[in-house]
Amino acid sequence: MNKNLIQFIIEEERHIPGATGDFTDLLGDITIACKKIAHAVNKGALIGVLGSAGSENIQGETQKKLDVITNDIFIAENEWGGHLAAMASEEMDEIYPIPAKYPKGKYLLTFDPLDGSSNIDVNISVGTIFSILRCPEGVTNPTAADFMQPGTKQVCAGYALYGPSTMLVITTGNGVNGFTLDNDIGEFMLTHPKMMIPADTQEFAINMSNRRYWEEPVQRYVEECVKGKDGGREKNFNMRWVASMVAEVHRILTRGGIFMYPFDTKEPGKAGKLRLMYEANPMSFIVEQAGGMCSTGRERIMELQPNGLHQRVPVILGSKNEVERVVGYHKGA
Ligand code: AHM
Ligand code: MG
Repeated sequence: MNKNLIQFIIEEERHIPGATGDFTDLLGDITIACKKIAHAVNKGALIGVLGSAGSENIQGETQKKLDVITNDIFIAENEWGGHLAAMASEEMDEIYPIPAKYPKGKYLLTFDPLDGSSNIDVNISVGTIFSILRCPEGVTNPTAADFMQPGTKQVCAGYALYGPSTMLVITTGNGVNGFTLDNDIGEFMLTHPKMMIPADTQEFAINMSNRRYWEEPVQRYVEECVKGKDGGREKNFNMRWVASMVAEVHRILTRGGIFMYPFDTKEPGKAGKLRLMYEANPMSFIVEQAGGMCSTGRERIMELQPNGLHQRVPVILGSKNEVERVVGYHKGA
């Protein structure tokens, strides 16, 4: 019989000397948040949650009703348990310290409660992304500075994908495992153990409408993919663009591929579109643990020293041999 997520985590934790069960409980709370979000996303128009909230987040993006609702769900499910010292979210300008009425814990949580939210109203897959860091030793009232830890320091990263089925995919640094929500019993069951990304691929994902803003190495790589066997590559390529990073990464974990939201000059001052702390770092942890590679084109994403909660980074991730090729083109440029 398949294990459920909590059983899986408890059994993993038994191998960690000195583990207190705190982390398992935190993951349990995150899991409940994801189930509640899955429910709200699934009900959609039936419960009046589609459309714009009429507000903007710190990045100047219009918030959807579900951006706000899912952010509230994530906070409510994770603030009371005593496992966290603070949280940070795509949808909140500043960090969210755990209110004084609750006990404080040793972890920090960053999240994007509903990634790909431009897809909500058109009923295409969206997801939640999260990353767990340790609160620095001796800090009981963390500030944003305490979150500024490189991705290599992550204790756990995961995403929930709200697609035809709801899935939760996580890593604690010991491989990547995928769980499918069995709605009949309300549990995430282990259905995709030890997910691995094939090193080679014939599928690339990039928003082609930004082509004129890319740097030369990305122009060259995509041009070669498009030309395939007629342009010097040994194979032809197919292309996908869901505009939901979670769906994109999940496809890559399932059958390989390369995903790029690279540096571009579309909006001067922005280094890319995706955010380091709650999009690029957690996805990098997952992809690297599955044998893939993640880079800005110039540096390994997880080694970047963050300088802001909402910092943006170029992202090139997926099948190792293709990402290495793009990185190689950057070195040569
Ligand atoms: P969001 O967090 O506001 O939803 O933005 C992130 C999303 C990613 O999921 C996706 O890869 C990208 O934005 C799509 O951007 P674009 O609409 O420019 O293609
Ligand atoms: Mg996002």
